[in-house]
Amino acid sequence: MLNTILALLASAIVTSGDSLPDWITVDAATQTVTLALEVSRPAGAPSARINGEHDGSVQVVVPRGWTVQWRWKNLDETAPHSLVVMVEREKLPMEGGRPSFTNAMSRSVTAGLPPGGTDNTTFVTEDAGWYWVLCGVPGHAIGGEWIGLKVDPAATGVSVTRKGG
Ligand SMILES: [Cu+2]
Repeated sequence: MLNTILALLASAIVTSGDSLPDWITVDAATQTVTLALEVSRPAGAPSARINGEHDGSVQVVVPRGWTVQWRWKNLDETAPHSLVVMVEREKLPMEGGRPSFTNAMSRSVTAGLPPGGTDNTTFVTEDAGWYWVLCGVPGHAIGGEWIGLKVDPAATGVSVTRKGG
């Protein structure tokens, strides 16, 4: 019960568009959101992080039908990484699979791109729902290398929801 209340409270903390993190750029006129994503692994951290986020600590909320583009870079000098958008299910996958939206993936989803590797892609949020934006290299998403994406038909703009943990 307490967990449920805490989860409700956490999901209610939504920041408005004018206080988006600086890695999110919104062009309302073209209904496009650009995500500048950097993977790094802090010393001693159990997994790599995406812009310092991990285990869904941040969820990006995007209206349905908008265009998302990401400019992704692997700044972890120790391991390959990748990125793919997948529908949220009960359990995180051991490795990345088919993207939920056409082109919503980096190159080499399971092998990953080497340190210094970059990937740019563009996709349209065709279906409402909750998604993982996760690293597809085996074991990485389960280790915490993922953030959330919510495609919300009721949303009028882009926002972020922060979650505890
Ligand atoms: Cu990874």
